Amino acid sequence: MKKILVANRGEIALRVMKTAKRMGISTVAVYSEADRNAPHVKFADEAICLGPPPSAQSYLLGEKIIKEALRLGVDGIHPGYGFLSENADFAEKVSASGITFIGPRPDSVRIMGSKLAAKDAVKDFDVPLVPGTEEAVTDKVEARKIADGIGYPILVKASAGGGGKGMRLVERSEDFEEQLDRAVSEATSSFGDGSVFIEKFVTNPRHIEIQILADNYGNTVHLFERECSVQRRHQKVVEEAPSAILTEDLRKRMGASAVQVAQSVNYTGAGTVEFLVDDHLNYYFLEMNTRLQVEHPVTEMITGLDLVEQQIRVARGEKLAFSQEDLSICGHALELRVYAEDSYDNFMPSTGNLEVYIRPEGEGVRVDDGFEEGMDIPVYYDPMIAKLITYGSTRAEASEKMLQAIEDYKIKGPQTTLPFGRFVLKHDAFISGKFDTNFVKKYYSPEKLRESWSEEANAAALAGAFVFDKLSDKLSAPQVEENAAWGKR
Ligand code: MV4
Repeated sequence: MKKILVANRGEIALRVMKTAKRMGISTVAVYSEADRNAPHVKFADEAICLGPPPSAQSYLLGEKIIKEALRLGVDGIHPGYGFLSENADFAEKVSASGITFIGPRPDSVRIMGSKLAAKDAVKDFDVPLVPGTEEAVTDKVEARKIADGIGYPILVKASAGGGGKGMRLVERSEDFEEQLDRAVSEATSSFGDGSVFIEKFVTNPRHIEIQILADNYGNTVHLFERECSVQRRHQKVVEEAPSAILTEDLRKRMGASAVQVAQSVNYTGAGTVEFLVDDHLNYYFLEMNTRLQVEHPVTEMITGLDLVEQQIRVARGEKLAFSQEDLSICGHALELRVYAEDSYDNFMPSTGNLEVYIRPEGEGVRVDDGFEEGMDIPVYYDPMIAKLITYGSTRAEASEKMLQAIEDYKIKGPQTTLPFGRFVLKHDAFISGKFDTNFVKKYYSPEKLRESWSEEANAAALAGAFVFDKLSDKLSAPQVEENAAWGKR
């Protein structure tokens, strides 16, 4: 593989190209008119403008991307995440054009894109599923009987959904038929596929996912777990590896199940198997993401592997150079997604110009981003500015580094989720490791965020005049900008 086109933008495009360059592979960027001066375009050896800013007129134009790739003699296309990354038709067209798709086979993508097909694929393996229906429910009366049998609350989920889209909670038998109707019509209008199924509702679950890696010769390994329970509206905010609650035994069993999920569809490349874990540490397979994920860096930090390098090696036909026994967890990593959203105003989008943009630095601090000072954050795409990743020998050390990095990150222009990240990392529930997917709902409000600032200033006042002097401006700072110490430097 001599030339790779990255069919994506922003931090992930840049991240993929950095590994390609290190491997001696030349790179082609694609971009929309909004991204003409973006770092991923400047970094690439060649770049192709796809069209106007909206994704449908640029980053989603699969056929145009393939045509340009052929013209430039590209031999591999990496889709990143989002956009075309889980589009089986795109993967198929790439392969048909003679270019290598750096990702799983189209069939694996297609099966995992349907929650029901995914459940069906894994049913003969040792993979625990949430109690529920194995097939799409069609008969309302029959379905209600099944739901009654499972016991409420139950969830009605769209087979074509995922990431929280197309789910409905039913708390009482009387509500079932109405909610089922809604779920079907939502699924039909959102996905063009009205298939829905029923699952028992797991209350207060943790979201834990297992990274897997497979070559084309039947070798599949897992790269341990990522804890992704801190989310708001199905948007992950803080991720970490390893999880504070997994025992060695549970990790082994979940890892083995994840490998079986991958093997059930003859998966190749990097993928992620999502599980729910309940308060008794029972785990259930939810879905498989057939792409490189946003939060992959925490896995890289604790395993020492470069996942993009592994994807490229597998795609060019190499065998995995290690087996499960060679892999172990070393240290602890945290990732905070820094969004251009206002932590103090219910995460309202806050795009605009990055007037000041200074990254934190230091040992164990990694910033994956796709912006430079002075750039505008386009309104057309995901508002993630950066991923702030820290690594330490323990969770406490990684956490300390994260808090310092948040302080050192200087962003002026848009409001960001840095103050929210700080709130999470300082919260007792997070520190103790006793939290679940309801963390944000349970503990966060703009008022509590403000309170946490003033408590800190009070504590500092008690600690002494010098410290108070340094912290007191943080009290008022959040209303103006998120990074309090900034004004003084
Ligand atoms: C569930 C669940 C509880 N019980 N399924 C949300 C995203 C999608 N991947 C599946 N999701 C859930 N499925 C059963 N049977 C709770 C969620 C859920 C959730 C899952 C992971 C992370 C955050 C979440 C937030 C709300 C609900």
